[in-house]
Amino acid sequence: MKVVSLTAAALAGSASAHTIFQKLYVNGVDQGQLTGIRAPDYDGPITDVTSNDIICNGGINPYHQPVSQAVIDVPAGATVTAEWHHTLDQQPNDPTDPIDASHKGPIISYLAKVQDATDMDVTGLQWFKIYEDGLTVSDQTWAVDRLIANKGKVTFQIPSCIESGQYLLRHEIIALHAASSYPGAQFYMECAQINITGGSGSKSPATVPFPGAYHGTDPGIKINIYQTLNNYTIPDEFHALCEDLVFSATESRKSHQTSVNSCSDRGAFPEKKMMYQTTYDKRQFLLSSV
Ligand SMILES: [Cu+2]
Repeated sequence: MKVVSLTAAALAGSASAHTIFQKLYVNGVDQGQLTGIRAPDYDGPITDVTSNDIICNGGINPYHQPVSQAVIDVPAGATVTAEWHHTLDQQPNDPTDPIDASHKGPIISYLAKVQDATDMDVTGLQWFKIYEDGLTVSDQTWAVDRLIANKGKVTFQIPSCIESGQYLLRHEIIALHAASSYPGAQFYMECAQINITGGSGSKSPATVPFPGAYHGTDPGIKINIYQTLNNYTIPDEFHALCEDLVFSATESRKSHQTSVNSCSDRGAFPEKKMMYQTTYDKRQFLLSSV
């Protein structure tokens, strides 16, 4: 009963406190508001994981027009920062900027190789995850808590080992405040149009489709977060891509480097995944050796 009332309160208090990814930094350099990013005018979520809207948004939430024709150059291995705000026309002193604090959940980034990053047809693309941040079990803090502490900014790295060329960067928050049943989890995502330069091109990542990568029954999508969680499983398994994979423990801020033999060896991964779920909350490809 207590859980139900908390959920209802969270819903009622934040029905419109959504968010939009609207700016990208490359190695700390601001690329400009909405430059190379397909962002809707309305900040509402996608809730149907089987909808094409789960790819890059823009369906039920039509894109702000005109959509940027820019393709952002990103050196392979670069550090990029995504910046989120509550609305496109962000007002000062908004207590729900970058997102309402109730909207707890993971933050995830994917890439898909494309011929032309300005092509608006995003169906049929194959995506690979390059970053995820979920729950820190020790203090029950979420990626979204860290996002708010960082004033809407999420920093991660573009892998150095992938093919150069044009990609879509799908950057996503999954808000779990109403996720006890499905549909309920709120998916916020925008896609940035990037051109990766200088990649070594030696690795072929394991990919997933959107829609298809997520399911309404996934334990990371249908979940009651109003309880102490001993683990949290971020949707879609994280596959090793480059040789070096960093496990970054938020509670201690120490990093571990783990070698993985194969970039797509799902069989060898469960042990690390288990360790990750219980100890680590963030995964990130490493651009150079630690
Ligand atoms: Cu919201």
